[in-house]
Amino acid sequence: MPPNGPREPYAGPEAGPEAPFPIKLCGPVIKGFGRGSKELGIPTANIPTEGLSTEHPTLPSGIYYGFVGLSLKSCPSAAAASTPASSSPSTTTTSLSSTNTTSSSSAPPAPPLISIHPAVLSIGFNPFYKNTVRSVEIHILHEFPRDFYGAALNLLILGYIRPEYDYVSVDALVEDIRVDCAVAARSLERPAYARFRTGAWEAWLTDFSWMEGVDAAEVERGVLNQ
Ligand code: ADP
Ligand code: RBF
Ligand code: MG
Repeated sequence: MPPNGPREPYAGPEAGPEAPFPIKLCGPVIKGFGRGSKELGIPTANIPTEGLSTEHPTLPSGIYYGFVGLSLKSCPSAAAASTPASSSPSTTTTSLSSTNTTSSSSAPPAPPLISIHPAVLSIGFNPFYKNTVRSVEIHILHEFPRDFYGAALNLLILGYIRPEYDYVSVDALVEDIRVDCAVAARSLERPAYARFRTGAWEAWLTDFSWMEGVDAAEVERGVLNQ
């Protein structure tokens, strides 16, 4: 069970990430446990645990924060809703490949094909649900107009928030996740963290060349989630 009392507003040192951070992970967005996290307002994009197991086998389970680079190019539903690059400036997110349409219709603007967002994530066995396999599930701090299964995701983990806990109810779990979101957003706004979405790190966050070696059919079947 979680400890009683108020939560700390920030996580990680003010001066910036300390070892073992930053940690890089990447993978296609795959189907998760299908528990309806979306209905609770906290959808989590799951990625395969392979990179974690091979490159960071000793990273403790827990709740972390960082930045996500997302490419909708390999995501049939999302990419189809976007039109080829136009001259319109992008919305609030980083857009290397702007896809806003010039249409005057009232339809919501298509999301940029490539974007960077703050994120909060859970690595582990979800003790509340007693999972038997480890998962990496990422709640991106941004509202998306539709699902993006199959999208390519780069994750830069910059800090640790807390261990995973069991809870007395799903409401108590969701309440703590809401606090995690606020802690992550606040922590990432600090200059020593915000700089990780720029320069060479931005280049890494928006490099999806690894996706060329990924078999789309395997992503669809979910066989990468082992
Ligand atoms: P699953 O059990 O398949 O992971 P979820 O209920 O956790 O299902 O929903 C996750 C899916 O929701 C993601 O794979 C993604 O396509 C979509 N999604 C929409 N908005 C977000 C968001 N802000 N963060 C993460 N995923 C999101
Ligand atoms: N699951 C747990 O069992 N215990 C946790 O402490 C926990 N913390 C989470 C924190 C965040 C930021 C996120 C995104 C997920 C967390 N989860 C945790 C996973 C959660 O149970 C899962 O996303 C469910 O599917 C939500 O309904
Ligand atoms: Mg999920």
